[in-house]
Amino acid sequence: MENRTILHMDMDAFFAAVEQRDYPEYRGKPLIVGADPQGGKGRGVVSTCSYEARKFGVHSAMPIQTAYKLCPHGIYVWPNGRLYSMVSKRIFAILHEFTDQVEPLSIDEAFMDVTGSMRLFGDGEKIAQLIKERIKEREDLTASVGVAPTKYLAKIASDLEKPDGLVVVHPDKIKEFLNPLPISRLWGAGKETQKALLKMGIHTIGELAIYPKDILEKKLGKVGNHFYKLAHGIDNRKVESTEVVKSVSNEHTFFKDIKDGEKLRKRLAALCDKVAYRLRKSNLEGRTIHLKLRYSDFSTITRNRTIQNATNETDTIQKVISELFEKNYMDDRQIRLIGVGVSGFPNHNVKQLSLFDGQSKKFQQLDALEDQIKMKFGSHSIKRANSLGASSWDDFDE
Ligand code: TTP
Ligand code: MG
Repeated sequence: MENRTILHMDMDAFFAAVEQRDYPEYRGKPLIVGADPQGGKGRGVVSTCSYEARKFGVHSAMPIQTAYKLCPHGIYVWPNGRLYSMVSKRIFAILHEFTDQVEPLSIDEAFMDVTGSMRLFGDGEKIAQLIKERIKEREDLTASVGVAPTKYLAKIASDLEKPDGLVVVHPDKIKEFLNPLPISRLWGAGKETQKALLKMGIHTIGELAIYPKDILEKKLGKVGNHFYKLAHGIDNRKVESTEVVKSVSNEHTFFKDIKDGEKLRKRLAALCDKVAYRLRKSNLEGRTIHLKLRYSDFSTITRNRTIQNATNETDTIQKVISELFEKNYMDDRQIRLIGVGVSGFPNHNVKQLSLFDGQSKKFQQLDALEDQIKMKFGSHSIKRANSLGASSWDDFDE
């Protein structure tokens, strides 16, 4: 596998930190964000708490009554969800200033693949520093970041020196990093697995790594292989960015839900034709072809296939859609909506987006400029796809 540089960013005591930022009187104090403790009789749980409150043993998801027992003098506040989600959006916008490859995991946490951004911004550590600085400057909040060649390692790394941490795992120091860690750091190792490992005399990841794969499989079952891989730093999961894909799509909602396969096939063929025509009109060719099926209960599946060569040919799109359809269609379920989309346009297509033929030189320069702006400020900063009437696959809801 090629070398990747992956970052994991996680805000420190996120909800509590936002409260402490906005209310100076909460700073330096044990602050608990969550349900009202009502003098120890309250119901509900702790959302999160400041690091000052963690010293008393308070933590997320703890019943608020327990928190109150441990920390009766703490300051208790209700969560202000709308505020946190606004702050979260701005933080994610900062991450997008460095790459489009951002995979959000929760309101305050994300993976990023910065491999392609290093030429522009410096190595992973430098990018992590820049991210932390921008978050501090613009939001007056601290984040912890892990930098590593895999997601798993980056996630552990971001947690190791919280709060305000920055831990780098160099690709040639994976063993040194993993070996001393306790097995509680194994991703997916619940209480039972940990017990089983302790019984085998395994306390650290290094001790686990000594065992051959077949023995771990024998002792732990299916998950043996998973833990073997983790212990050796093997994790091939890619960062799955949720970046809205530029795509051309069309869909059809039936007046009455149907399960007649023939009618569905005909309608799909027509949709392929429409999408292909729009692609050709816009001089676009895409490699990824999507099928969407929504059933009468509104449950929806989307399936896609990426082909070797980008296309805008009706025939090719129909062929792929028909394969996807036959594989996923269940003739006993009523269908409410079907859709076809094409995305994955190679970069040279962007140049062809020009609406003004004969000015190609100027537009090549414009493309170059646009690419630069995207790299600097994130791909949300500039959009020309609208001029095509190309809708995004993700918003192609009813
Ligand atoms: P976390 O990142 O798990 O926690 P945190 O940011 O408060 O603290 P840490 O420094 O350890 O990262 O969760 C992010 C936010 O999500 C947290 O501030 C509040 C919310 N949350 C809940 O509401 N309930 C929960 O059980 C957890 C774990 C988090
Ligand atoms: Mg956090």
